[in-house]
Amino acid sequence: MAEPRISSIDGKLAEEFAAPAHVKEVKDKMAAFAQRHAEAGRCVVLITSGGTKVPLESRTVRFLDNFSSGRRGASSAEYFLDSGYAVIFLHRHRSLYPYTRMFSTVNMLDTLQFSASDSGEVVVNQQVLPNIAKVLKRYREVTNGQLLLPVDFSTLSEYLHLLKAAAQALSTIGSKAMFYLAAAVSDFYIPASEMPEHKIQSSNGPLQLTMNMVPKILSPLVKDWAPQAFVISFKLETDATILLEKARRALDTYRHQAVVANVLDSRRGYVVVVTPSTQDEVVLSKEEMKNEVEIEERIVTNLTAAHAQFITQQAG
Ligand code: 9Z3
Repeated sequence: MAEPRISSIDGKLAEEFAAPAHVKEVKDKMAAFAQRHAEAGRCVVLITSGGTKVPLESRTVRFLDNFSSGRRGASSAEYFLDSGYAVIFLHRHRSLYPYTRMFSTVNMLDTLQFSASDSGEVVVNQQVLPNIAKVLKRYREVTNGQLLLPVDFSTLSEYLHLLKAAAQALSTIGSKAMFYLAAAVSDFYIPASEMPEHKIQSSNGPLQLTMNMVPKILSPLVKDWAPQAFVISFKLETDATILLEKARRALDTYRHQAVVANVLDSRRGYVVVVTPSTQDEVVLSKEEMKNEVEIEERIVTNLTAAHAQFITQQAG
């Protein structure tokens, strides 16, 4: 068997980004999860979600963050589960989470009340938690079926190492694996060797930072770590005029299967799914937005169909 390729990014990852202590344990868990579900005939999607945090000091007081609520990833996870996928949810610690996302702004104590019996028993006030019974039922089905494996990260280093581990763990199930890379990942970081240990002092005057470019992890993921998988990246811009060109450039560079392109302000109602040969606009009407239809449902329908076709082609 051919030796796995070692890319220069592997070296950089090892040297400049501290690996989390539990990476091996998590990798084994993800590999066992993928294997079990593939044997049961299921596809497995690895969803990344939320923003990465980049520390400015090694004993971190300050950090740079990427914007993302985690809603795209969390709601997509639910639609993938509804489509029969098993889901590894690699998410920013405390960002929105499947099912609980619907109640994330509710104060927990406001959802509870003493029962009428005066026994001190506490019950849920269903008026404050609309649909709770329905959501709880689905959540229990998913957890009892062990269909959702959550893994969390906070820093960019954790994210990079855990994504690499996930890619290698899922490589054993070949084209049944999908990567849905919706996390908002920093393009810049300060290497460990150049990071001050202690809190940067404001008494030293204005702060000037030089940050390095984060290695493009998509490249070894597609080429080396999970070469048979179906890979989707997300492209976020604030300027709509450059969005599609950037999405096409990403496809040309990394040679993966699709880019979901979106603009920050319109991301809840409009995205474009770009593949080497197609360009599908996914749009919600005003009426659909009002009725709380979620665009992730349409994105997932589009991509699961493309994934099924991809699996058939790979097998043929
Ligand atoms: C996205 O574009 C996601 O759709 C959002 C979702 C982060 C906009 P929310 O979590 O928002 O629902 O609030 N993710 C990818 C963002 C990104 O940083 N992409 C990079 C790029 O565009 C790397 S592929 O260059």
